[in-house]
Amino acid sequence: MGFRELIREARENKGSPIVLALDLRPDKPSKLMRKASWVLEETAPYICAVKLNFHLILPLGLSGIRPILDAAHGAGLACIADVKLGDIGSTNEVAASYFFEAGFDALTASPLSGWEGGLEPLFKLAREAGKGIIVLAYMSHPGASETFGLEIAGWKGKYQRLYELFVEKALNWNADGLVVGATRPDVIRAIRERVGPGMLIFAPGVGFQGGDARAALEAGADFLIVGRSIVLADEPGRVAKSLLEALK
Ligand code: NUP
Repeated sequence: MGFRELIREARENKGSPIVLALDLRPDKPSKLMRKASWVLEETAPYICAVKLNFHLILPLGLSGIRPILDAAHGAGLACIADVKLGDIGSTNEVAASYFFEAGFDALTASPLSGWEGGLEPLFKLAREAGKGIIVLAYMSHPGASETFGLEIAGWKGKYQRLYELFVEKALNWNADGLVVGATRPDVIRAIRERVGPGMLIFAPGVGFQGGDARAALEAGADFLIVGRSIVLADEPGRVAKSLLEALK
């Protein structure tokens, strides 16, 4: 089963579009491990996937996070490495092989390095391994407008936004999904219109960054990426549950 089917099935089974960003504040590895396991256990019934970032990958290492990925898979969750790969192809390929071997089902990539000698080897590896690639289309933070929102001269002198070019590339590359900030529902809507139902849209920025969960879903996002508002709460399970209930 490919990544798209895997995460869609997890969303169906769990009845939740929430991808938990397990972003813990810096601490000793043993404490991080305990806290990560506890947050995961508390929230697992209300989420469909877990996304790990440098917050855990750096202090725990790839072998250290293995029990977290195993627990997540055991709870029926998909696992995403949010590492935004964007180097030359040979480096992307080596990095991705470690992440995939560690047990991740998909990883995020930046479109900036382009195809030839950039993302091509990464996509090839992912296809062979049955893993997913999620491309940044328009990030959630304010400064993303300085780059992703740039007006550029496209083909035949027709102006377009840089993110529109990234979306065209991601379609050509047969990416599994796009990251589009929940903070920009109008952009989500425009991208959904362009890509149709086949491409997954992941929307981070709900809560702490000011994005509205319902607006993002109504605009066409398939998944909400939520981190600090759940993970840093005293009762993460209760917060995840009430967010999910508010969506229904
Ligand atoms: O555009 C993006 N915005 C964003 O916040 C792309 C991302 N991958 N993220 C990630 O989503 C970010 O690195 C963090 O892990 C998560 C959002 O967390 P929070 O703002 O809900 O705490």
